[in-house]
Amino acid sequence: MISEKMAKSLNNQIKEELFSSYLYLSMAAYFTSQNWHGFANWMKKQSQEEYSHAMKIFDYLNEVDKKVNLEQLDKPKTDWDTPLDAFEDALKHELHITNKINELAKLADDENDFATANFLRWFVTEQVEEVASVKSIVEKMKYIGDQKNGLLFLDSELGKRQ
Ligand code: OFO
Repeated sequence: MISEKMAKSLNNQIKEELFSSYLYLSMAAYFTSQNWHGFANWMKKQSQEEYSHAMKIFDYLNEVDKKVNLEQLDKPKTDWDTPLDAFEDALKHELHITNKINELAKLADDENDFATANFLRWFVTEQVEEVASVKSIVEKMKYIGDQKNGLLFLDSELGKRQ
C-alpha cells in the first residue's frame, strides 16, 4: 500500500505527462501550420509517447489500489517564433519533467516505498534519454542557424521517426 501523499503526487504526475502530450501536440500543430511536416511528425510521436507515460502511472495507481483523479490541464502555448524556439521550449519542459520525476523518486525513498521507487526507475532512465534526444535536436538547429537547406534536411530526418 502506498501513502496518500505518494498517490497524490503520482496523480499530479499524470497531469504533468498529459500536459506534456498536449504541449507537444500543440507544437505539432504549429509546425504543420508552418509546413514543417517532419518536425510535426516528430512532435506527434512525442505527444503519443507522453500519453503512454501518463497511462503507465494510471495503471500503476490502479494496481496499488489507489484512485486516479484527473486534474485540469492548462492551455498550452500555440505559437513559436522559429523551429528552434519550439524545440528550446521542449528542452526546458523536459528538464522540468526531470525535476518532477526526481522529486517523486526522492519521496518514494523518504517513505521507504520500495515498490514505487522501483516503478519510478523506468522514468528516471527515460528522462535521461528524453533530455538527450531533444538537446541533440536543439544543438543541430543552432549549428544550422539560418541555412534553409540544413533545416529542410533536418525536417526530413525527423519526419522518419516511427
Ligand atoms: Fe517527456 O517524458 Fe514524459 O513527460
